[in-house]
Amino acid sequence: MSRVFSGIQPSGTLTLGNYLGAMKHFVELQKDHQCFFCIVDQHAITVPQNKTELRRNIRSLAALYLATGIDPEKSTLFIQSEVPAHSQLAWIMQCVSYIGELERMTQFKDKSAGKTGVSSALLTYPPLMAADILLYNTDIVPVGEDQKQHLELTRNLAERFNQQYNDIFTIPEVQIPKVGARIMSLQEPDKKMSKSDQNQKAFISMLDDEKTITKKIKSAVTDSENDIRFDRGNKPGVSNLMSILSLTSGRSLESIEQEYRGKGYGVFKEAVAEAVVSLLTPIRERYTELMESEELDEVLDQGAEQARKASFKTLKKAERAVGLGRKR
Ligand code: ATP
Ligand code: LTN
Repeated sequence: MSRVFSGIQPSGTLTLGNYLGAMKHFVELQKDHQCFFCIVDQHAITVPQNKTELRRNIRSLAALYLATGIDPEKSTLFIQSEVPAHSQLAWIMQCVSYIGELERMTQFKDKSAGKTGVSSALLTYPPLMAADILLYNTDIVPVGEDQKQHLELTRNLAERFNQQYNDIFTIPEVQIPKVGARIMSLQEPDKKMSKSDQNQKAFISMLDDEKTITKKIKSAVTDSENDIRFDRGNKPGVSNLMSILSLTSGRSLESIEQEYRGKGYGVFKEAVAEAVVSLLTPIRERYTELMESEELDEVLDQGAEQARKASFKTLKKAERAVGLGRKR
């Protein structure tokens, strides 16, 4: 059975973009793959975090994974910092990374631009991400469009290591959804929807209630025409809402175009809001139950144990290949 690995940062409440671009696919993949899903808290601290909030976000993300349908009987769900092999292999991966290639990463450029006191870990974030993936002999990494560059670097680093030392890493394939890989901001539809956006109206949080979701969608930026047509270049706002409706209702873009032709943005936005509300309401209800239960800690304890076992072997092989320690 092929192996899947993916991670999400506990850097705030997940958005509809995280769900449609990543999580939704995790749930499908666990049916016929061996899956590892990680709460990458060590990645989150590459930018300043408040300790109380971070702890809350870690639990909340774990509950969301389960509420959306990650089944601990099928998948391993765990917290990165509870599995030491991640940071241990990350050090080795840093040693095979070049500063120049790390400086070219768009995420590094975006997150460091105009800032003083940028942590060096923001630069060395990709070798940690490579370690996450490579430890589990991963074949497939499902992510949104924005992570494509990091995945290419992961493949390069793995190939470089295999060539320089020993052929021990599986070279992972990236899997990016055809629709929904980049859900855009509701306020600036040329920017991706991001959970760390200062403007609350720009994103739909997975825990927003019905009233909030409806309000945010109704105030989403569209354009001065009134026709519902998929055209990312000229109508980014409407196209984004159409993708959201298509992914949340399972209908094709063509059938949406046909149904709402001539009906105006008001009616169309109501339909989008309704579809998002019916997707998120059961998830939110299950989430609330989980946050109050002991199940969450049991799942995370068991996940950490499984991940520690699975990752240890690869770490030891890598250390041996490099010549660390005493064992040959
Ligand atoms: P931040 O917005 O705080 O920088 P993020 O949401 O980009 O964080 P993660 O939470 O780690 O970062 O992302 C988890 C997954 O969600 C990744 O696979 C990422 O590609 C995907 N993702 C993030 N934003 C979107 C989006 N707007 N559309 C589709 N997929 C997304
Ligand atoms: N860099 C990713 C989060 C991430 C990840 C991973 C994704 C960390 N490690 C391993 C897939 C596989 C992000 O910012 N979205």
